[in-house]
Amino acid sequence: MTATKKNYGFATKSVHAGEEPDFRDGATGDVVVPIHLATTFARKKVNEPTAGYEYTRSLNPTRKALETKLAALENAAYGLAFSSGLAAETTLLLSLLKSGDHIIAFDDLYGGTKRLFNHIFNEYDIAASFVDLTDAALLNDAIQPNTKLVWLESPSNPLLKVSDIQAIAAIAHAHNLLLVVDNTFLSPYFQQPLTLGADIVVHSSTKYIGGHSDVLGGSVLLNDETLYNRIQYRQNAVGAVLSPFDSYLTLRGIKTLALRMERHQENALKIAHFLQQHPKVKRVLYPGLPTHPQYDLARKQTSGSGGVLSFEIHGSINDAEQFLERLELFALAESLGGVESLIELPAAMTHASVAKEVREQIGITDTLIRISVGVEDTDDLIADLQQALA
Ligand code: P1T
Repeated sequence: MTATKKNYGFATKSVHAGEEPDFRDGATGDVVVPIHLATTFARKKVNEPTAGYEYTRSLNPTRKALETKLAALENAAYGLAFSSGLAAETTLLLSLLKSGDHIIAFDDLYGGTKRLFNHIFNEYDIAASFVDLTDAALLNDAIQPNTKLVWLESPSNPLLKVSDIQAIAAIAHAHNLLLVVDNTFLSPYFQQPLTLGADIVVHSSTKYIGGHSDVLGGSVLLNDETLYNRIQYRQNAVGAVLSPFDSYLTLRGIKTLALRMERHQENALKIAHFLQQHPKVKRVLYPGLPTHPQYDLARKQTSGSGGVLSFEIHGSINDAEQFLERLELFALAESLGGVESLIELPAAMTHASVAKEVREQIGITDTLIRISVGVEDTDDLIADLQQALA
């Protein structure tokens, strides 16, 4: 039995799944999957592609190794890798929806995902309603005869709101709706939504999965074979696939996912405690703090709280900008999930594409700051925050 199929633990699968050495005649037994750069694969007979490979957009051995590893980590039967998180989302939506359909989405989502719903799919007569699904019962009220899909992030970007995946899956399935969970913030190391009842998981693998801020990517993981075939057909037909080199970088990043997530979380909790007692800080949002409104739910459905936290400072947007520009170690940058600490102002950066009224209504104020805590020495990170807040 291969490492991919065996019931190994998470860290073992991170290293080995999808990457068993090849011992076939003439193969070299590489312990790392080679980067197969060929865009096309020669065959000896017209109707017999070599080992199933024809053209890299359709199937590539390095990408396939990554898809296999990702599926193993999310406890999924199938995985597909795309050129970005948004490419994964777009291909998935094109596979599941047609004109006239309706999506119920969580009210707090990455700004780019909202933009995709509101400004791209909306033009094809696919509407989205945004609902605060931290109250699962609100899903019932939002369902329309043409609703097909429920889409959520838990914890959400940037407010770190946690939704009850099991309860939402039960309501969704009672109405024949599919539940998609964007698991980018926790990675499969801390949360496995398919095990909690979700139908499909999506990732921006640009974040924790890649882990080093040097590779853009997205993925879709699921168990249903018919749906997988539909999505795979569109992965090839639309063509937003992950390149062989980017697949390799992502495979390389995943091998330390368990180690990194532990350290991200340890640092994030210490920083959350530091910020919580600071007089210039109004509130701290982190699911690992007992003050978080869904702390008990987070303990129940996840095995950890990850490395992203948000906090609000007293004062104006100018005070927030001054604080951010004074930091020396934190990079003032969008994105998250890399080994280096990043900090940003969602209202002006990652969520600038969300209308100001909507931002204010859901709590993305002008002084809300989001941190992606890296794996540096915590004392250095806290000292930097301390001097910039002072
Ligand atoms: O950037 P891309 O790989 O296309 O992934 C989009 C995406 C999807 N889902 C979530 C939860 C995300 O956070 C993102 C990207 N987010 C940022 C760039 C950010 O700074 O929040």
